[in-house]
Amino acid sequence: MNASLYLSKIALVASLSAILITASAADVIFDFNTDGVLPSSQGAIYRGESPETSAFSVSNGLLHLDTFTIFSAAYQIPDIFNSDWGITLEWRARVVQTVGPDFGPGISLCSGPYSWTFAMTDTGISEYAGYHSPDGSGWGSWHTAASFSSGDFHTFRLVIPANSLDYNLFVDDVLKYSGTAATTDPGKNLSAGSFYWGEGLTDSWNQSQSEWDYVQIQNVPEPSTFALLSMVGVTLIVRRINRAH
Ligand SMILES: [Ca+2]
Repeated sequence: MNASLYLSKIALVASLSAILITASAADVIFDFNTDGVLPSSQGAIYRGESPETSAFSVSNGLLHLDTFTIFSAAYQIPDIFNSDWGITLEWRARVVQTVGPDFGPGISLCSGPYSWTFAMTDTGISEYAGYHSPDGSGWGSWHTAASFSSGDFHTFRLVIPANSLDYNLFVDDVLKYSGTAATTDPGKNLSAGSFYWGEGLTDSWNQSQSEWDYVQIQNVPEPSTFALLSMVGVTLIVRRINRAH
């Protein structure tokens, strides 16, 4: 083997190893769990008609949201959703009170014309099932994804595989619902690639009090890609070792 070919193979193994290391762990790409500061101090953009501090406050490790006297108050994390990777969104929260059984604060992940949107209600969590009016004059529809006592804290985990519209929703580590992304309401101007959480971004979020312990988003490598990279990387490393002996 001549010197330049030898060096290029070393470089190939090194770069594949680097990819392997990068791909082997999920990356936390957003993490709100710090007491004493609002999410706007941690990269979230506040969206609301009233000032941020009229809706949100932080104390005792919790983010408090109160929209009983205002219409909308939410946070946007732009350009966070790359559908080439899987995504896991986990949050721990409880609904203190809402104005009606079908309303409550929620979260939404957006990718292109699709969204994964959920509202926490007095009786559980609802999935936004899509916007059915092509001319933009209709309303989206909702249905129950899981029922439980929402006055208590629950840990919610939304798992969307890479390049997929499907999702699994876990509540307290138990798979409660499997579904598919909705078509995004064109009237709501939700930005592709963004994550939203709070009140008032979709039609059914409206006037509630809630408490949020944390919100965390992880990019998760696609298992098949990871397996392929592992196989290629190990093969090259083994060949390299064999040639060295
Ligand atoms: Ca917390």
